[in-house]
Amino acid sequence: MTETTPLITSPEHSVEGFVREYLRELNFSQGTVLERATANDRYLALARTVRHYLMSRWMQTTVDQYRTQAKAVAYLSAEYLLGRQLDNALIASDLEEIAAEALASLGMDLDELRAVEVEPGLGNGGLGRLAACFVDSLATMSVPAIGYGIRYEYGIFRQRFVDGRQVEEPDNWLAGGAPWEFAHPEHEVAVAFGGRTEKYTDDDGRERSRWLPGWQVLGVPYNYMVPGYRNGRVNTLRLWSARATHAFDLKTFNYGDYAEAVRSQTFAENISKVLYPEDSTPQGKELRLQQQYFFVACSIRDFIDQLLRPGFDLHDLPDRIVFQLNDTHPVIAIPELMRILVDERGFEWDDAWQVTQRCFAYTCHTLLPEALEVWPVELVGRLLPRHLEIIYRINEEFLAQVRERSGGDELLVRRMSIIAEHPVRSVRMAYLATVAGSKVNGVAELHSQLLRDKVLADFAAFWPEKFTNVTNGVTPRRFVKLANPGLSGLITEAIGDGWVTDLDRLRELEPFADDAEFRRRFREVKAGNKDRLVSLLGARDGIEIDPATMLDVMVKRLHEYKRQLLKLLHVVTLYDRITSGELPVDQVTPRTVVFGAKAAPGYVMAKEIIALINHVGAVVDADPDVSRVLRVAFPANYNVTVAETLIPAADLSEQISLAGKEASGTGNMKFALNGALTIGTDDGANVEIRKLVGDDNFFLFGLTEPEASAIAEAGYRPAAYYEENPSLRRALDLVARGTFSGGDASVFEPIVSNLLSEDRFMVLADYQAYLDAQERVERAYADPDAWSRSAVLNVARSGFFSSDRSMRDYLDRIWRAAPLTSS
Ligand code: T68
Repeated sequence: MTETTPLITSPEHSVEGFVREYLRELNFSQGTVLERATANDRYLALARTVRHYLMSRWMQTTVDQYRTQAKAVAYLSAEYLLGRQLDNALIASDLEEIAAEALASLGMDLDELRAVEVEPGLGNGGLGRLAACFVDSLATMSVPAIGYGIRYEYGIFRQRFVDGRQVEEPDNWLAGGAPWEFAHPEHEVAVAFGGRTEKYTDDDGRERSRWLPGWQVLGVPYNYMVPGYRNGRVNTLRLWSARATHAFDLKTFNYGDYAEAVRSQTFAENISKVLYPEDSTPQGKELRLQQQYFFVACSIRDFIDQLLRPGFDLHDLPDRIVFQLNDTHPVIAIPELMRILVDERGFEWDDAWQVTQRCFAYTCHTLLPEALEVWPVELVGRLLPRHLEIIYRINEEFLAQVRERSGGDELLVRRMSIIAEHPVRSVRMAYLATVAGSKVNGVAELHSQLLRDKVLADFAAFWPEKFTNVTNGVTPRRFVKLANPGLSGLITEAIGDGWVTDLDRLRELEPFADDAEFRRRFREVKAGNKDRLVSLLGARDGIEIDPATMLDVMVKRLHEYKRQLLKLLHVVTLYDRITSGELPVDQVTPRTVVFGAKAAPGYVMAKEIIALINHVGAVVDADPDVSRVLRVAFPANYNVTVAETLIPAADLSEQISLAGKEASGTGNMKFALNGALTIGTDDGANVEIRKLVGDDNFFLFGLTEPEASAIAEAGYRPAAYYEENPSLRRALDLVARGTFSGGDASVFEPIVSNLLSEDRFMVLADYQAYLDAQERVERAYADPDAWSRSAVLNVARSGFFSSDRSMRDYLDRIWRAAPLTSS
């Protein structure tokens, strides 16, 4: 890239300018005229028009980053749960009003066209959405950064319900055209797999190893714009798509097994075919490791070849880049960089190790031991034989250090080894990342503490300074400004619009919590948001909800530890009390309980829980007495787009995981920022939310982490809670007797017996505390004015949860990089 490339200028920032550009797109790119254009044509032309406004900033940002060669952040993530692009591009470029007017002058409605876009669902849940928030913040803060990932042809499955049971359908998100991506086949990268290694002596007489791969695939980069919020910056998200090689490099293949290579080529393009749902079946495992290596190999190669100046001395790499590992999925990047430095660039091992350690940092997103990724040695050896050798050597040198510092404590050595011996010899990816990374962080205070004290305790004792915390955050652009225009307008009227990029300023709202007129308007906004939700659920799902009821919302992946079952037991208990006459209908706070959740297709229990929620919902809705005050709504296919309408409408946010299991949660932050009150356990970022918003404005319940651990240690017996608590017994008996399954007791038997015999996440232990907390919720809700005061305070005190703050923390504590100051 030359430094004098003339840059195109943006189209005119006016209604007329927009109309001109739009019609040109419709005619010249879309090849149609307004009268004949389909909704998709109109949307595509709109997307491309908006794109034009961002183009010169994008090019300028790219040129600046190359020119300054400032230290950059490369975020390596197997998932980006982006949400719709048009909406975000419009607010980032301040084109919303212009576009709406321009389209109206042509007889179109902006909102209708927005709704045409199928969101890129390239992630499962919190981890993928976090990556999307982070790249948004980095762009908004003018940090030189690039997001690397995989361009899955099929994103997270589309969920439907058939007889209340989840059915998965492929998410063909690219079918309608992909106006936000730019393919660059000219920058394709080759990625090798398989084969074997051989020893040789180099020209200096040193023993070396080299990799003779068996087959290869090509990675084609697709660039996506990541517009900063009105700051003239547009960063890049680069997602890799796998292609079969055009022709075989016979020289490479002569070493390997040619027949195997040919067969493998056929499968090359499977690599970026589909996003893996977490907890997927073992059959998919090999492909998943292929995906991981594929995208990090492409990304590192790309960074070195495209973003560094020619002749750059890789000894200085840590001054130019930090690779942030979003969980263990990209951790194979560590031996890959070692391989490049040692095998391809002739580095001494120790020098390569110095460089590599300084280039990587690792974020852990879990506390569940079974979620810590391990790869069988056999598989790594077959797919990446040279990487396995490198991992062995890293481990050998690391364990020598452990031996030395521990005086030969072999138990400790075994515990800390990157290679696990049981049940099968495997590579522990979290350990590899911890050993190699310069920093390891958890995603909320409690999580980071538990990482240090439990999950990675031996490592934290070894390298205390390596461990740090960065509490997650969410982007206020998408989750407040865009999702909640009513509230945004109200805030801006009160304190100006600086909060959009400086969320701490929400503090200035605090005095307004005591202003009756402000609270009235706040309630008006909430009511308007509920109306929006009513329209959405009516049109999208044929679900009718009453906006005059308390909206009680639990949306997140379906997982036992998140305890959707606890919420459901509350619903069943209300149903039981109303139908038995114990609770007169006129004493019940009318509520609509909304669930949104996808279950991993192979996670049987999670799918049963979905079925139970739907079946309970159907029975509740069919009962004329109960449904006057209690409804269950479970719209299928919860995604970012639905979240944007649902969260701003919520009154109550359900964050009820067993303490010590939810690493952070980010939905909890989105709800608080939109003025819902939380009912929650002392878990993940709930702890920090409660501290900030105050105990009076948060409904805390349940076991603490130390309490839960102590009970587990002493031997947890869930049946004891069932035996001693009549209300719980009645609720569970209703399920067990088949009340929600047409009288067939066998249908939900596995759920009931699991709760009674194992209940790993202590649903029964927390049941009574949860019910009591819900009664506190009802009492508080009965005073709308006091409730809205608390809600306003939740907004005012949640500015900490901006992902801009998270990025500042990463910059200070981990990356040691800085924003670009001028262009
Ligand atoms: C989530 N993790 C944490 N994982 O559960 C949540 N896992 O507490 C936290 O707020 C969030 O990360 C962001 O830090 C996930 O979402 C996955 O989705 C996942 C995907 C593939 C494999 C394993």
